[in-house]
Amino acid sequence: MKITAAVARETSAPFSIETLELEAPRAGEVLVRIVATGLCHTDIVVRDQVLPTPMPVVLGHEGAGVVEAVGEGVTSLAPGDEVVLGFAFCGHCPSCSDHQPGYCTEFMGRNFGGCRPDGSKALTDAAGAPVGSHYFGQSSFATYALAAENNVVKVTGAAQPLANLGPLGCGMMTGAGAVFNTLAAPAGSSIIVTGGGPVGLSGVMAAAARDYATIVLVEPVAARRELGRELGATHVIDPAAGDVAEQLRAILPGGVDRALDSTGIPGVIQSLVGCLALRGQLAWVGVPASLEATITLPMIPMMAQGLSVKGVTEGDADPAVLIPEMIALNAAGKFPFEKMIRTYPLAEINTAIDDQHKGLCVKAVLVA
Ligand code: CXF
Ligand code: ZN
Repeated sequence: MKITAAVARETSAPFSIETLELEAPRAGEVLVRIVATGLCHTDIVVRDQVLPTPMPVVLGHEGAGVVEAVGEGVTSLAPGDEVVLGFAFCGHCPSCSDHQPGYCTEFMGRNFGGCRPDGSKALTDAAGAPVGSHYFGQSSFATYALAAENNVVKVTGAAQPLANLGPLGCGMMTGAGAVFNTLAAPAGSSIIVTGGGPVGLSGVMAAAARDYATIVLVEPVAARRELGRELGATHVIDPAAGDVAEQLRAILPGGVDRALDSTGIPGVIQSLVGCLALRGQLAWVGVPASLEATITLPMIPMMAQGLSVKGVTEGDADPAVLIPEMIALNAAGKFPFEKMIRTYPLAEINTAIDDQHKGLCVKAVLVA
């Protein structure tokens, strides 16, 4: 079938809107009419080839839409189902069997390979040349996408419009999952979150939903600090106003129980170590600007204080569990993620990227 898609053809260049040919779903696949797709920082990192998915390719990995057709053997979904598309995983390796698909042994190939696990591509361009598909098991910067049965989560009946739900499949799951699954502190705890983008703010909302007593957001943009307060931050820090650890200890002299970094900036992550209370835990979810990015940790203080530091993919989450949980929290007024969203037509993807860089929007969602 003919579809419209935003194609990444050259490193760091604008996406081009093209008509492509998409194959019919194969066995185990689902054809989804995409209603909208969130724009995630990882899409930009791949467009810039820091993570080298072969080009040309259709990116997009926060799709939401309606099942149009199912391939042979698909039993859990039917045409008409409303769905959110998550990341791809094999479903049978040790991590997948342990409900930790973010650490699937085939994660990199299935999500960044730009093809099916067997190497085939489902898209061709107007000249008949192949175009990469199945990025994150979906390639959803498009009007239609093919996904596998296991990376599609049914959301029929959600109170939010379907167009708002796509970012639950990555960015929001990453921030919320890091708080719910990784850091998992009891009610009354304290947390510092660095970065007030969609991932960090999802962490703020998750901490508020779990009744943390002190939620400190560190963010240089005033409007984002303000939104952070609206979403549950009890305190905000402007990193330009002075040393972050000093500002944190003015709020919490004994240090903070948990720290979540969504910036991926090595110096920011290191500064969080100095914010932690005894037995404090730090997790980072932000993708750094370079594959070689490194942090340095102070060994003796970390031993003496019993500190933990952990890198996290996709919020240590099982999408089939966390996506419905976020929808239920939202319906109960406890995870108001729609406040972060600004929609753009898919054809205006390059404007949406510019706006996100300039801080003019928090979460851009592209309506197909
Ligand atoms: C990515 C981040 C980099 C590691 C793989 C998963 N998450 C999606 O944006
Ligand atoms: Zn993402």
